[in-house]
Amino acid sequence: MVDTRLTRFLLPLALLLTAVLACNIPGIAPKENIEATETMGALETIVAETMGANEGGQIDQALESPTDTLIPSEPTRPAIVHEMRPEEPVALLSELTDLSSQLLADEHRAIGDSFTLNLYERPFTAGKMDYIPHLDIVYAELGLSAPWFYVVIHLEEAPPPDAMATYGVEIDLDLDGRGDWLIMAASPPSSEWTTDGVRAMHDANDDVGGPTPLRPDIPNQERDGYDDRVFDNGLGSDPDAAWVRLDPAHPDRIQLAFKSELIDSDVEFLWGVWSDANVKKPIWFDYHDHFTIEQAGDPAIISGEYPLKDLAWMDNTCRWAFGFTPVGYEPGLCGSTSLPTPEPNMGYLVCVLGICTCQPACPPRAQPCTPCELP
Ligand SMILES: [Ca+2]
Ligand SMILES: [Ca+2]
Ligand SMILES: [Ca+2]
Ligand SMILES: [Ca+2]
Repeated sequence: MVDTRLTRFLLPLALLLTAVLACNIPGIAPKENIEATETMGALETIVAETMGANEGGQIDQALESPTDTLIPSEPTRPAIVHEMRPEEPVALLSELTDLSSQLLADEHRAIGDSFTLNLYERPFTAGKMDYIPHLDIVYAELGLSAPWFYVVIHLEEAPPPDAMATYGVEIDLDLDGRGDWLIMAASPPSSEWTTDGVRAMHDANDDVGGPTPLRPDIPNQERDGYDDRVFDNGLGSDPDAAWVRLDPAHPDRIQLAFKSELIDSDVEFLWGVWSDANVKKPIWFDYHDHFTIEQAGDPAIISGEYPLKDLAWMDNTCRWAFGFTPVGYEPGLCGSTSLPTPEPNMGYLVCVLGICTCQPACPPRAQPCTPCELP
């Protein structure tokens, strides 16, 4: 299924214009004919791009360059009229923490990353493992103030103006460990709310996570991850559906807003956040079902797969509950928010879906954090 909702919205528009223009209304001046043809060409381009956008992994290319590729240049871009926009994020009642890698930056390594658990701590370049503080998530908040959900992502440092980063939130509506929505935005240029660079992706056929959610599966190109681009730069059935800005008071915080209607007004779900300045391929989710550990690399210096390779320049978090009190066994759920320092050669047993591995740190997902001897 490819961009069904957006296509449903754009195709009738293009067909309607085709019909109108094909009428060859008597008296229409040649100049107007040319303009009409240009308008149709522009619409056809948008429809074609929209329909084909998921088939060649073009999503990342667009998100990488929000100032050119992502926003069609005039006159191909129809004027988007916004009826409402978000305000100040409030009611941020659901929150989670993530490890900071800053203290280990000089050592070009990270702890708390688990490829096995789809829990990444990789705000580093590939190969050299140079630390990128504006990709390092340390905290996140989410709240509902109807009609808006607000998400605030706290970073170690503000993104530079030319950052190629994207930031966003992943939502699991039915608590099965498979994300259902991924709302990602290009690094915002200012503290003004904008829909530019914002995309909302839906997994229409429920194959995010492959056969086993939150555990690595053998790569299979037939899976299409987040396949349905419901909102894109203000294009979609609701031009006001999703927004981004920098926090006006804290430039190291990214604020996202999206309408609850976008996710079918569901108000009980698991959520976690992402930064990604390199891979940016929603159709590849979950990334540990697309890459092998050998391809992805590992930021733990004790690992045989050190350093980071194809899966670098990014960070994500465990998931936390919105709208309900978790019992503790929800897939991907954050555990303790305190991060104890392990003894030498000791780590913490991290269990997900009944499978336990000994990790060098107790990530916030693990509960409880039972000590174990590192391999
Ligand atoms: Ca982090
Ligand atoms: Ca799900
Ligand atoms: Ca999987
Ligand atoms: Ca899918």
